[in-house]
Amino acid sequence: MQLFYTPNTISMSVAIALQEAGIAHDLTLVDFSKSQQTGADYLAINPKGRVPTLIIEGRAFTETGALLELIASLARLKNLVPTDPLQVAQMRSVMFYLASTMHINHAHRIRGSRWANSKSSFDDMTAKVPETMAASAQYVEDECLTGPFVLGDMFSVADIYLFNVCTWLEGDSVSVSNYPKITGHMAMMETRASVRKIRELGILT
Ligand SMILES: N[C@@H](CCC(=O)N[C@@H](CS)C(=O)NCC(=O)O)C(=O)O
Repeated sequence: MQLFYTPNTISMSVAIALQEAGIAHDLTLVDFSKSQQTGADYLAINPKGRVPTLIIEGRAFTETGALLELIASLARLKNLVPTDPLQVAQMRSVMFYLASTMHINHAHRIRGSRWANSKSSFDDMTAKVPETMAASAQYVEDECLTGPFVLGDMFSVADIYLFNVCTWLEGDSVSVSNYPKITGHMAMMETRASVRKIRELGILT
């Protein structure tokens, strides 16, 4: 298995999940400072020009939520996803929110060119990010953390996803200390061997 990643991006989630699952893998850096994500070599692997990409048996798989569930399936004994369908739906509901709303809010800070062409539009999008990320953080605080984990007492891949996205809050001018449950969740995640390992590897800095 081979993970294409860039430090501090959503690809961190996959790196953490692979550690949680105990799955051996190789890591390949996609260097955004050299625009490698849009270089011909990488586009041949992932035409979306984004990280993460996970190569398994010669096939490239993408989309963080799908990769997290794939890893959980491959490491069934680690119980990284629930078996109860209602709990599965709850887990996915949080993950889909993170993917479709909170990650997109964050992307407006420096990726405005995906949606507009004028500098004034980019500036406007960037200026809005502290507000939209704060609203997302409040939603997570109020609705997504029902216990120490997203699923109450059960750790799941949704916790990995949530942690990853919350590591962006301070950089988006949202103070994590305003959200006690998120603060506790992030502190708990930092104690896990998986997160300690990705810090050691420089995937989270
Ligand atoms: N929906 C994708 C989004 C992946 C994505 O947007 N990754 C960002 C890093 S957080 C990226 O590769 N950006 C590179 C670029 O926009 O050039 C997923 O969840 O995996």
